[in-house]
Order: sequence, then structure tokens, then C-alpha cells
Amino acid sequence: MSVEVLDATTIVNFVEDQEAFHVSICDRFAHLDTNHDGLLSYAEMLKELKSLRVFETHFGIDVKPNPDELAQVYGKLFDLFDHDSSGTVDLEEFKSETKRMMLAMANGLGFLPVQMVLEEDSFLKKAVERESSKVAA
Ligand SMILES: [Ca+2]
Repeated sequence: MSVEVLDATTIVNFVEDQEAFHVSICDRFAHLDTNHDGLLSYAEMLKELKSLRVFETHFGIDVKPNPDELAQVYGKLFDLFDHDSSGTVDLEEFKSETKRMMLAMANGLGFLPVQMVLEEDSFLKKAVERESSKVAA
């Protein structure tokens, strides 16, 4: 994990770079799909749902909800990904919902950059890396 400065432009640029975004999505999907059946079950998605940091981004305050609340929130998040309510998430569902969530987050950030603790293999971290490699180039 590392602390990065994140702004809306960084997120939007990453999502709209279709090729880079698609590669990241496929990588992540393959990583999460531990039984390699091409679908993500709730158990397989849980790691990803936890990395979405829905709580930490709440007004920048660390909220420590109880386990029951957490299970409910993760269940609802999973339903958001599972568009056709099949009980599993396929690559298209994963891609479109991740994109939607990242754009919603970018909207929430507006023009003000924020500092955020990011996990190494998260999409947000990849967005930051992509943006900084562009500046260096
Ligand atoms: Ca699977």
C-alpha cells in the first residue's frame, strides 16, 4: 500500500484509455477468478469489493462498521456488478461496473486532488501510475 494523490482527471484518463483499461480489467479478472471458470462468484469478488474502499472515502473519515453491516454492503455491491442477477459476475459485467464506479468516484472528487491510501494492485493505483508515467515521458 502507498499514499497517492488522486484527482478526477487521473481516473477519467485511465478509464477512457480503452486499451489500457481493458488490459487492467482482464488482468484483475483473471487474478480474482481463482477456479478459472470465467466467472466471479461472491467469494471470488470479495477481495475486489474490499479494495473499493467505500468506507474510507466517506468524507475522508475512517469508519469502522460492524461485520454484519459490512456483509450487507458487500452483498449490495456484488448485486451492482451482477447485472443479470445470475449469482456470478462475468467479464463484461465486471468491466462496465468498474468503469461506472470509477467515473462516479471521479465525479465525487471534482477538481480537488485528494490523498488516498491505495493497494498495490488496485485500479486506482494503476490510474495513478499511468498518469505519472505520462508526465515522465
Ligand atoms: Ca470463478
